[in-house]
Amino acid sequence: MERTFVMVKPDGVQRGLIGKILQRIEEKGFKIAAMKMTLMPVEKAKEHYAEHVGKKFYQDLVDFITSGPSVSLVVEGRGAISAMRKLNGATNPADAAPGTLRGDFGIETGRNVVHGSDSAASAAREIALHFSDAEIASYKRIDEAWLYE
Ligand code: DAT
Ligand code: MG
Repeated sequence: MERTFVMVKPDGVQRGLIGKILQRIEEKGFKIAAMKMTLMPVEKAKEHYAEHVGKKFYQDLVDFITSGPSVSLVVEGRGAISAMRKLNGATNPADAAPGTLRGDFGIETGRNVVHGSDSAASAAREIALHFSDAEIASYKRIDEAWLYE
């Protein structure tokens, strides 16, 4: 089953939104395959956001993502990569549709509450960056027979 890397960013943790965000992921039918809270080391944050090196917001982004604890997740399910992007909503919460996490919980781009991998290649890279194989659980949810045809 497809896996993607999702993160509740430090703003989501500080604002007490971990539970609501996890609830939306679980209610959708996706499986939490791995989860941990960490204060992301600067070196890891730089690697995570390597594609943005040189952009004007890069330093602020690294500072923000390492400014407090975040919750890292591996989310699993059919079509999970693209579906989590949709559930997260547009990068700028001002453009994110109501009903999405960023649309419902955010106001500005630099405080957009959640992260989700943008492709299969990014998902593989980000999962390997943040989790060891031993930290990722393979199990069946009892409702899978009712989620998948
Ligand atoms: P996404 O998180 O939707 O994949 P991205 O990969 O383009 O978006 O950017 C990573 C993060 O960087 C994004 O969640 C918030 C921040 N960011 C992006 N563009 C920005 C901008 N123009 N100003 C400030 N922060 C920005
Ligand atoms: Mg991105």
